[in-house]
Amino acid sequence: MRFTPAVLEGLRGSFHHLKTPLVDAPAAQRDPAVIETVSRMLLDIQRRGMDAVLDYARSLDGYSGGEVELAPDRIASSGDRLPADLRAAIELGSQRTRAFAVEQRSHLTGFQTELVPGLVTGVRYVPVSRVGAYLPAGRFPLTASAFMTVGVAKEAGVPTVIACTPPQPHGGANDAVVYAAHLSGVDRVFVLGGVQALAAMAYGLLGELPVDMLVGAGNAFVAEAKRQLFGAVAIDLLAGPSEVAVISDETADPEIVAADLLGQAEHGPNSPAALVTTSEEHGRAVVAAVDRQLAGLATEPIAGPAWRDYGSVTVADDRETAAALMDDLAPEHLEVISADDDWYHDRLRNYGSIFLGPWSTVAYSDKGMAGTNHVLPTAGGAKHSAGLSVSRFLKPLTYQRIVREATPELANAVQVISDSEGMAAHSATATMRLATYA
Ligand code: HSO
Ligand code: ZN
Repeated sequence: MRFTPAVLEGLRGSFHHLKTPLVDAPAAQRDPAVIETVSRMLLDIQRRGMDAVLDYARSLDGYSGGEVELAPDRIASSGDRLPADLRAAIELGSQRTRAFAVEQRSHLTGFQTELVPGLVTGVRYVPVSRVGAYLPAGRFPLTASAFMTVGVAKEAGVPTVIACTPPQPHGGANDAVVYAAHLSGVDRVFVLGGVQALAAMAYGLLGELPVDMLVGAGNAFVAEAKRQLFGAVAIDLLAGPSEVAVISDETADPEIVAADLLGQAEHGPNSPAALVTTSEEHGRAVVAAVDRQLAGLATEPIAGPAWRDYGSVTVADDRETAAALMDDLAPEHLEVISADDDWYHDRLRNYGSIFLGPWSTVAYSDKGMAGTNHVLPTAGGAKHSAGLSVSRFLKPLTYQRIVREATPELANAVQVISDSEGMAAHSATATMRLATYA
């Protein structure tokens, strides 16, 4: 997420910054050392298979032998090892996310249409066969990731969904993450992390055929592995640091806006948080509130640098300018807290997910309670892509049934075009039908 010089140029004079805008934030840049390491590891795993996977697990994740797959009873009992309130919250998030996915699936029913008499065409939505989900469990375990990847894939109708999650410092998997995966309907869980986990799923090294699609967020190495495996498999998207942007005006509570900016800034010291407001007074109040709240925040060592280096506050002259700026940022999460929420909702085009009004905060979606997905495009990707959802696991397959009635018109036109291109065999497929059946 960044302000590009072009936008600054185009809108010059209609807004000013209370806090430095980000020009060319390095969020989306790729590190050559990461690219090189990942490609070396993938090549090695392709050659040596599971031996290489376990070597990397040993050297990078402290694996010390034994089965990497979690036994079904370990998976099923993962909830028993959690505090009751956490267990209940995970159950709620799982249900909510599934309910939204079920509803979306019911709208993707396909269609059939007879374009002209005798030419019947249509679309059937068919799920991919095998999905591999990466469930991160590093600095922050992101429990709800399993709902977003495994749960949504299952509701889309994907028959086989396997998951990998990195081992914890004491060994074994994170019980909350495993319980979330279990409730989401996961078929198998492996305690494997990073590049080796993605490669094992993509190359079919886990006693399963290679997966068709890899989903789920991770660190820079995980993202790079997905990028390099893309083509052999589909991927959801390449996630960079989590972002939040807010459009608010003088009707919004600065404390709420500040809390929501920090709510995502704590993801990492390079997580962008941007406010665009039509009220300078409100903007200044938010900056003050952020500073105040940061002082008492347990994750200040992360959120502080994020806000100082990647935070921005921009005052726009009017709502149209604010909307134009925001569409150029194309943030992962966008909150709108203003007197014109519906106007903004109609007007805005580029964001991963939008949160309307002061009661709608990003964390509700992050943790699965809103039902919507939290795997969303970052670094401006919202200009061209949407986040993960049921539709991403479905292939809209087309079909056609053409009968005699429609043949003369189709065959004649195909013959003419094929002949003009010199494609004799194409032409013959039409000619033959004309001669035989028409
Ligand atoms: N904001 C992250 C998801 C998340 N945050 C989960 C906390 N938990 C990406 O949308
Ligand atoms: Zn978050």
